[in-house]
Amino acid sequence: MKRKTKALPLLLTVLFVAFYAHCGRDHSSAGDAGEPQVHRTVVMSGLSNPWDLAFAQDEAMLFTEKCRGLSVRLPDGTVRFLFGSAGALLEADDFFCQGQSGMLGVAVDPAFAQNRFVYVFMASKADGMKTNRVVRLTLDEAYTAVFDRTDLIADIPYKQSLNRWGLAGAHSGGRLRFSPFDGYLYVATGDNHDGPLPQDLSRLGGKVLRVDRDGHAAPGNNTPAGGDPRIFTYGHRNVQGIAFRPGTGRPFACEHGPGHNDEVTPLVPGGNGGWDPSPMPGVSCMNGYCGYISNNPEGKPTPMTDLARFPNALRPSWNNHGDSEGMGPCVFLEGPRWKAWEGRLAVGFLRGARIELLHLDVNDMTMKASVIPDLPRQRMRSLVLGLDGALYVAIDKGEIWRLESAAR
Ligand SMILES: [Ca+2]
Repeated sequence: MKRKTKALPLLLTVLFVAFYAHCGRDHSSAGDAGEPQVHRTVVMSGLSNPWDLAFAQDEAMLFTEKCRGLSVRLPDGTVRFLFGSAGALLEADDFFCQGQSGMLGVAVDPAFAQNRFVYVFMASKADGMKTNRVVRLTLDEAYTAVFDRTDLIADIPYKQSLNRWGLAGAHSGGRLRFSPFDGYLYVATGDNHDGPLPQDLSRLGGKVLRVDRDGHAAPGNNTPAGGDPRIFTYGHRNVQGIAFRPGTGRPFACEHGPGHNDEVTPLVPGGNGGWDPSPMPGVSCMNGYCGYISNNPEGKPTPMTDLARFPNALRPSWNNHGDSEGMGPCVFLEGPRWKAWEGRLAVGFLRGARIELLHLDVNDMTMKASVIPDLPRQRMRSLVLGLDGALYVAIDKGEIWRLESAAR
């Protein structure tokens, strides 16, 4: 009996402490509900397949339309057609669009205020040869003239013709981003439905390239011996997004998968993403591309990261197991206005028609993913943080949105 009466106060104390600990958790999760409320405004509409956008330091917004070219929207709302098809301030006779290709990525030089350099990723048929190119342009102070076109990288492979797997121009990659950490330009490319391309270190498809503002290989790429020194990582399928993690500067690639999943991958210099759709000995795949059907005897799908064949391949941080939904752009949310979402990786989807937010651990692996709620279901083509801290989204059907966060 005595022991029981002594145990009762102890039990009550334990319950009391547990109760308040529980209340504390509730309270702090209400604080987490510092999850922002998102206000959406349509900044532009009526565009033709907007593909990417970038902000200059004066808040001018440069944007591409796949089959038209590069334009700018000035802070006062004035829009000028800068570069590309007929009617641009600088026309490009070699520019064309076909399938997934055309005028894709755009980036503004970190020293734009001084050098006025802007970069685009475009399909070109110069010299009778279809390629993807990274082209540098110079803009005047008032955005009324474009000059000094310089083709920095002219040998990014292009899918020349229709085959069993899709249209010409498929899997071109196309995103351009300067790292705010190292100042170099990262260029995302695709595998062109060309089986051997991603693991071929002499060609630039199925890669992430890292170059300086003149298109030369950046130091520290750690390209495997004999490889093209502009290659930063290889063994990719179709990289559509590049983002740099705040605090560490680690680059992340976001890429389209082949039907069974898309992938987000933290990159290291010289890394192999582990994608190899080339036919294995004794296996025949239509058009020499085994990216959709098996190239192994067990009949398993070709893995986005083949750890059996490439045990040191870059480990993905996240994949959407079981489906490929056209993972496209990605960007880290920065700034206290994003509240609980600050530091999360926003990943846009085309067919999936949503934006996922990935919550990463210190090792860059995804702990949990959630969706930005209450957005219209649209194909998300580009995600960029504005100078105002808002998230700008290019929508395939022709709009640019501004998503602003405010605490609930
Ligand atoms: Ca991979």
